[in-house]
Amino acid sequence: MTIDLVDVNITSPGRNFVTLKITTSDGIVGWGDATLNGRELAVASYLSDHLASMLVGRDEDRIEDTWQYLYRGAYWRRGPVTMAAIAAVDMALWDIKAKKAGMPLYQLLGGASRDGVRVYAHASGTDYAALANAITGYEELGFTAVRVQTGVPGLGQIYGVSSAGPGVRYDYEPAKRAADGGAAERPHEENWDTRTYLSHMPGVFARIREDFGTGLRILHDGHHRMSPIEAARFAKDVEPYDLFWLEDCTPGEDQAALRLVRQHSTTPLAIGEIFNSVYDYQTLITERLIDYVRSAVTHTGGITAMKKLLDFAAVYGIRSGIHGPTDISPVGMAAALHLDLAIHNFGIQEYMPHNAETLEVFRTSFTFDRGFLHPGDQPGLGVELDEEAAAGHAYTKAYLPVNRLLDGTVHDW
Ligand code: KDG
Ligand code: MG
Repeated sequence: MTIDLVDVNITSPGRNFVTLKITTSDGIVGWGDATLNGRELAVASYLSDHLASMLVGRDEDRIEDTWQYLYRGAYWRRGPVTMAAIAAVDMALWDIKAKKAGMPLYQLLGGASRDGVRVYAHASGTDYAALANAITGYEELGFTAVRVQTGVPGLGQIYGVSSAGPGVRYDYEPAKRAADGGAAERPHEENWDTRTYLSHMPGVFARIREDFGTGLRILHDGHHRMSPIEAARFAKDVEPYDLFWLEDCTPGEDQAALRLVRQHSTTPLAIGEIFNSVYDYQTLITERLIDYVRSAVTHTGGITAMKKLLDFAAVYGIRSGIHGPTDISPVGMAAALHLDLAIHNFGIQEYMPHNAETLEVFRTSFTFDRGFLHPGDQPGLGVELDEEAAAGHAYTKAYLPVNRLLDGTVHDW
């Protein structure tokens, strides 16, 4: 059989998603996530204006060949737009193959290596009381791992911190529409000061350990804002609080920066959500500069590429920590969960649950039970887009913030 139809769906049930639909000549439908937060239409155009016509008539079973055809055939390699587009095609073809086999995708990837996928939640608060309240809420739901982000005195809204107040858990969404809910014409801006952050944060981890004990897995995201030597100091300072990982402590382009952090600290390191290829990790993996691979299946060329990346990491004792924020659609999340369940070197999975509107548009079959997710046993990825429901949510331009130092200099966000 062959690929008959290629459609790109753009919907915005509270936030924007780009989803690829591939239909085979015998009517089997596969779904792929192509969402690139704040740059959605570029990927949608890459798919509909460039890849769609190349895909029609191809044998849907030739997944590796199609991947290479799109990757090498472009001549221009890598980059988030290209790799998100290829990822969507790849996911959709794996969805089709697993549906044809009548199996959940994880069975085609080698079967389950574990009973469920340990996930971490996002706990945040503008101050310690709000953060502690959020952590307590997650513990009550059965989570054994939480990422903690908190306000830094004097800085206002910063990355990863919900301003909605205690009791609200699943609400941090950094890509913002305009204040009236319409299209944003430009990013909003936030402020940053690394010195204040470096002196504030270790005390927060100390209080969490005091209040929540040693069992809780604590993760933290530096979101690329520290210089190599600042990150080295921070990673060393927080050693007594036994972080599960420190994520993205330095800017993503500079793999060698993590050599300096490693020289000074045993805090486990994770990086990769803005990477899009195994080549972004070559130094990091071969020199064992990281402990966890943070790529998203959606931004790294799909299941085919992610499986190879994680197998490469496994040789060096490095584990997975697949990116799973709300800007990864439920289709991309399902792809991650099938991989998580199947691979041997699984570490942890990020889980920011989607809002109710999103879950009316994407019908999922994954299940959450006391801190663990399971992708479910429906054939394929186990997620279907309800196109009628999706049509009720028009695309609304939204942007991630731009960050500035207190003197106005643009900084990493
Ligand atoms: O779109 C940007 C988000 O995906 C990113 O800010 C989330 O850092 C993130 C994380 O660790 O989930
Ligand atoms: Mg992150």
